[in-house]
Amino acid sequence: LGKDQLVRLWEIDLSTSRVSGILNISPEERRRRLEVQTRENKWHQFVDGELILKQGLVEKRKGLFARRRMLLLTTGPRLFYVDPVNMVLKGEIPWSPDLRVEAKNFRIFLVHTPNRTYYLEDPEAYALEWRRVIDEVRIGTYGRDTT
Ligand code: 4IP
Repeated sequence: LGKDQLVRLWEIDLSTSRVSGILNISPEERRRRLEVQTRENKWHQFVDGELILKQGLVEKRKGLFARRRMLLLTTGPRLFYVDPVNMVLKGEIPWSPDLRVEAKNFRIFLVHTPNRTYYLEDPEAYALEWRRVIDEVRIGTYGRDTT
């Protein structure tokens, strides 16, 4: 193999291990994390027994107004959003291989689904992180070749 081919293989290795990383949890590890989540995470009650992979407060805009919601990305994959004041599950962004995240800037990110685009804003400016993790989960779940 030439140097370029080796570099290419190494890059593929890296990208697959990174992609499988977040979802590649052994059964024991999953059980342990679920145990801790059940005990310590007040959002656990909303996620249907799934493991929370990322959570954070966002402003979800619909029409004129934005509502503050706790966004919960879990195994499944699922994306739940909860009213953090009344502690009520308000809904779920439907997952599919077509789900795409578009980051407008550090704060604003759009989640495109076949029937609706969700307008979300992360006041702590982790929009790129949301995009990265959701992409990782999508690719880890459905593979890379879904366009
Ligand atoms: C509501 O606006 C909230 O944004 C809801 O979000 C949203 O539902 C409603 O859209 C929208 O009308 P007001 O609170 O100003 O009435 P949430 O459910 O997070 O409270 P979803 O969940 O669908 O975004 P409709 O069209 O779904 O009713």
